[in-house]
Amino acid sequence: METKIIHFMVHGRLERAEFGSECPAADVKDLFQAAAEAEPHHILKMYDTNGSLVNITPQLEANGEDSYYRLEAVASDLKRVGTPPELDDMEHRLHRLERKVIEDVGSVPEVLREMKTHVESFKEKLESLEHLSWMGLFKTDRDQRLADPKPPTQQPSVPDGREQVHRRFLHMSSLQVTEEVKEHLKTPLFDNWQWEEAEMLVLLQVMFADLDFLALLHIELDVLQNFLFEVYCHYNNVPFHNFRHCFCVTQMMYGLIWLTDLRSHFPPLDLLVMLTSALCHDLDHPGYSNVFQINAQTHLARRYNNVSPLENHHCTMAFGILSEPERNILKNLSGEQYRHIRAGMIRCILATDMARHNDILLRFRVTQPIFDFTNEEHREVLMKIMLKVSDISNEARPMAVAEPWLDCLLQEFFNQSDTEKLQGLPVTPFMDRDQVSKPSSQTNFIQFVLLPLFTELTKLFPCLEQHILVPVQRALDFYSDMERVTKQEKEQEELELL
Ligand code: 0WF
Ligand code: ZN
Repeated sequence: METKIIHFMVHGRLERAEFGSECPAADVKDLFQAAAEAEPHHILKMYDTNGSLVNITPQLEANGEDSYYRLEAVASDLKRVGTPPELDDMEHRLHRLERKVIEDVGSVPEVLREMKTHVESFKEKLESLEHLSWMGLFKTDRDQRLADPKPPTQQPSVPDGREQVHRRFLHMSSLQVTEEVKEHLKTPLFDNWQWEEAEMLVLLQVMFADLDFLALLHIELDVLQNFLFEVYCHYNNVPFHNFRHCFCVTQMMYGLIWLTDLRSHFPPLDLLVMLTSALCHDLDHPGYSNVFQINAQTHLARRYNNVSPLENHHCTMAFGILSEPERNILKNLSGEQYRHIRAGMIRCILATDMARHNDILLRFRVTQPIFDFTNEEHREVLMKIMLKVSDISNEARPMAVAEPWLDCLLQEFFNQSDTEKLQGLPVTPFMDRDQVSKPSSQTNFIQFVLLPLFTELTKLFPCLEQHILVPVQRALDFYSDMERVTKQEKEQEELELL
């Protein structure tokens, strides 16, 4: 029996398969299925060097290493999602009817042929819309339901939901993210609300890959996927400080790295510190602030002696996740590199405690006239500033993206002040539903926190002006107008009561 050698590329690896020409077809399919690590619902596609599809059969032509085939496992259920079962059912019934008509009459009447064509073209249309949904240009109803985080309590909180996210993440991670989405991902214009959890995990993987971390820092793909999934699992289902916030902060950090061309100033190790700190910076956030932790003397406040209890906890969680080799993205680094990353992440995550805001901003401000990228202290404070900016940057995003975030934040704040009232604890004034409104909380925050911080970073990177400063100024105008109108309406109501 003649043995064939087939060379093929799958998941970026050049593989080779051997089988006899009389090998059963099912065995040949199994062999490629295993090589592609495909699940039963995947469809295997083999392309030759011209990009033409070839049949995966024992008759597949042998080839050389330099004329390898390309093997892809395509998720058939992506298509099934867009094709409702009723449509499949109709197709089967039409097929049965066609066979019966041929048996009885001997030919297929025109009307039946037309119906078949209609069903086919309708199916194709649905499938093409599903494809657009992956590009982020269009969402089907189903995707909208899965992706729609409003209200945020709809996010999966049960292990079953997480398992589904895990499966979808691994399954989608072998598919290509379009160049258009990748480019968008590098800007503050990116709309997180369009994407469901599994898709955000894929996009986080894209960020690590596009910064070349896998190659430069020897991160194995499956370890990165395990790490990202564990990070996802350790965010809580709270209104604001949830996995979607983690995604947004990481995406903003990623955008800032590209927009400022930080790769030409910082070594990859420091860029990894920044992206990983962003990912981990709110791990296991309970939805109640440091002030609450300290006033209520929670276990976190006692464990960390009232010193940034939340941020210390987020760090501890991060290194807990990294403590298992199968999800430790730092495992192939030297001891010295690991210590560098650990110290950097702790510094950056602790810097997100807003109680340290003025101190850090002041330290950054004094470096401005003499900022030196080769000075370690300067680099360290810049890394902190970039994480701080990313953390509170919602208002730099388009209004349609930013405004729902403010609703989520106020929901979390109001929950806290309600609990404070119930427990007889001091009520944090800017969280009190009886004292604040959307415009009043934002105008002060933008004027006294965001603009001074963003202006300082823009001095070092003037190119950021259009990306973060201009939109925040616009948001200030928007909320100032809203505040004025609300005030006028209130005055009018009071006048009418007199
Ligand atoms: C609602 C407002 C606020 N607005 C935001 O856009 C934003 C982003 N992150 N955060 C934000 N807070 C906080 C989440 C946890 C830490 C930062 N808040 C801030 C508060 C009401 O008002 C002020 C105003 C000036 C100074 C300090 C707080
Ligand atoms: Zn945060």
